[in-house]
Amino acid sequence: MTFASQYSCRMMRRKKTRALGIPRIDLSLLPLDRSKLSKFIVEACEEFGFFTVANHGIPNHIIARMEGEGVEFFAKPASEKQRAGPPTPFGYGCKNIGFNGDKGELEYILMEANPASVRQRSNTVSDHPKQFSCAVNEYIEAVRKLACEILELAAEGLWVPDKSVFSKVIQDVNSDSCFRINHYPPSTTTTTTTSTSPFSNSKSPNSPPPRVGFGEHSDPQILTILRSNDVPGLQICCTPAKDDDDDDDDEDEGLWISVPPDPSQFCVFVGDAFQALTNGRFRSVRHRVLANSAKPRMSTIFFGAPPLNACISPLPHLVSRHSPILYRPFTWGEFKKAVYSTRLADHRLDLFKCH
Ligand code: GA4
Repeated sequence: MTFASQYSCRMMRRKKTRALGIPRIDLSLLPLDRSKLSKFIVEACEEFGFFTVANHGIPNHIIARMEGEGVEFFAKPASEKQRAGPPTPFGYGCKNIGFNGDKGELEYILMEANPASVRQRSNTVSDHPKQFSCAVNEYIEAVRKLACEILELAAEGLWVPDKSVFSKVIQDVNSDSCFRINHYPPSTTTTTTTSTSPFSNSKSPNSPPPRVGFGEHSDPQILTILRSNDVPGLQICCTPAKDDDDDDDDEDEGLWISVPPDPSQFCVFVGDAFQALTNGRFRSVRHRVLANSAKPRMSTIFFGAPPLNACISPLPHLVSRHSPILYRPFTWGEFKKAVYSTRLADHRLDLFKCH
């Protein structure tokens, strides 16, 4: 029996019959099929909190320049890279993630996603800071635009009266958005995590435990836009949707699904703030990166966030007698404090639940 059929049997047993398959949005269908696309985006955000985007329209030269700068930085000797660290939380980091003891098999640069901060940061990151900051700023501008397009389509699909309700906060001059470049060095002992099946919960008795590049977590922001090179490792966790008539009380453990790498596409993740804004209708996706490949993996990630003083409260349009308010209103600054006082795998949004 294949993993896929094991999974669907489990689903049937639990009277949950969600179809499997990672949703893929083709943006070349815009503007012809705008309403179809917005509906599909809403469905993907509800069921997976994740989808991939093809034909996004971001020019190749912008992506290639960004990738070139990343490759050049991580190829430097450790002592030179450390000049850009330690991460507080911004800067160069190696293995340490956050401030509470989380570790991963990676190195990274984390920076604020606004042009002035990028310019300042590039002085410690690169020997040609102007070239570096131009490449990064151009890339951030392009992915922020893509994020806004997706957020507007999502608002339309939710029938929210103001279609810029989400996009305007990540475009605000004070937006707290950030940008990271992750580098997962190659593994010397390769284990196959993505070999024949994308479904990887089942462990073969002889396989060594997977090397965790970046541990399980959900992103705190509104929307994340990730692009990687052609090296696998990213996995998303799929948890079956709860049915009203579900009498199965046991905790639904998730199933880890490997996302095949595709440098021509972007991966889009729903973050915790988006889950709160939509009153739980969208789910922030738990994900992780395994670092078992013989080739180095590099990813560039834009996290679209509101300004620190912005209030995150469920859209009135999405609150009703049948969908009572799930989270108390909070500012993004308040949420960030919770983010940095918790461990990577913690469910931070639970701290803001109403009941
Ligand atoms: C996960 C998403 C983003 O990469 C990030 C991460 C942040 C960090 O690396 O500094 C955090 C992590 C992320 C969530 C919990 C805290 C904060 C590490 C950590 C243990 C930049 C973010 O915003 O939250």
